[in-house]
Amino acid sequence: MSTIDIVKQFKVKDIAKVKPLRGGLINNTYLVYVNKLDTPQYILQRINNYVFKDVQRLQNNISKVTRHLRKKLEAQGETDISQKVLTLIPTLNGKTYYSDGNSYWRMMLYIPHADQPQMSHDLYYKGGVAIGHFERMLADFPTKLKPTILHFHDIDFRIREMNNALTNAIINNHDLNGMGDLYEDLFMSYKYFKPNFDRFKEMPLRVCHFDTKLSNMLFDDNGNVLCLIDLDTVMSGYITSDYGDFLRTAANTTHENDRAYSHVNFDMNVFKSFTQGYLQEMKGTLTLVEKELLPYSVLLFPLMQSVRFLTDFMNGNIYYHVGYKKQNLVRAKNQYALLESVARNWEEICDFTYKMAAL
Ligand code: GN1
Ligand code: MG
Repeated sequence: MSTIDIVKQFKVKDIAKVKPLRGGLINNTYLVYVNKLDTPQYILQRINNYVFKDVQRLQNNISKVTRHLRKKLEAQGETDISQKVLTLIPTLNGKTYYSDGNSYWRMMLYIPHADQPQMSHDLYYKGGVAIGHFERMLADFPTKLKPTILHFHDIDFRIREMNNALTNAIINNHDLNGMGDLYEDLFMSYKYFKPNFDRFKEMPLRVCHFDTKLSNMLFDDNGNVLCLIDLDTVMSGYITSDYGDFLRTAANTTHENDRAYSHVNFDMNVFKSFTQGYLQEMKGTLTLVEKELLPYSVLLFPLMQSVRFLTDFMNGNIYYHVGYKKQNLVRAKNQYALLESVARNWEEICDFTYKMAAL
């Protein structure tokens, strides 16, 4: 089926064209144009069914969460609600997704937005506010949301996966050249921090985003955040996931594909601006143990992402899209360098967080 034919399965009229949009390691995204308008009106997405095994559950979560957010925004007297929360477009049969027999598809309203503003303290501060605000609006979400990816941010599970990948790679004679000591380093780091990571289960479960990064935020012309997008991973979990994963990408002084590992550093100014914004929103909501464990998530995410990239490298790149064979190994080393930089800044990270959280 062509993408135009797929779009015709949804309640939309006068479709003119469908154009692929690049970016994202997981789903395929398209812009949908109607009539003669030159701005897109809808987004079409093919949901990666290898990553998201239960599409029904995923779409259910998104639809419940966006409904809750919409009600909150209405109660706050917000205008332009369709710009501040995602709107799912139903299929002709009133479902939240369409299956063509091979793939699963969904459509949403396109939210007109400006480009991401220049990097600045203000930008990271606003990013922190946006994530805090999202979590705060969902703090009274009435039910527990089931996971869309099992064990998604479970470091014990990710380590087991890494160990299995190594065993299989050896049995199947995969080319593991270039790994150096990375596997051992990751395993030792995990062992060292494990007592702290084990404490995460003391935190309450809350509805979280689970893929917090600037590229999952839409901005208006004044550089303010309109809304968070990419809600595939929205589920119940620990707030440390949203806080720690944002810093993993935002505070890296380079991008995760950079093979010049000496360029990787944890930017303390980004960290401070983001933490200030986040805690401004969430300080009154977080429990003591959540505040106490926030800094450990700053360590956890580079470590876990390095483990995940290395696992995929050893598995022969079955999860993350790659442009060349060793790209996942490069990403894994990049994230390990970030972990080392976080560790160098550890005391200041704790001091600042605890001061801002008024602990
Ligand atoms: C994936 O595709 P993207 O960039 O939204 C991954 C995240 C990783 C990230 C690493 C569902 O997210 O967990 O942190 O790549 N998402 C999933 O770049 O596995
Ligand atoms: Mg994502």
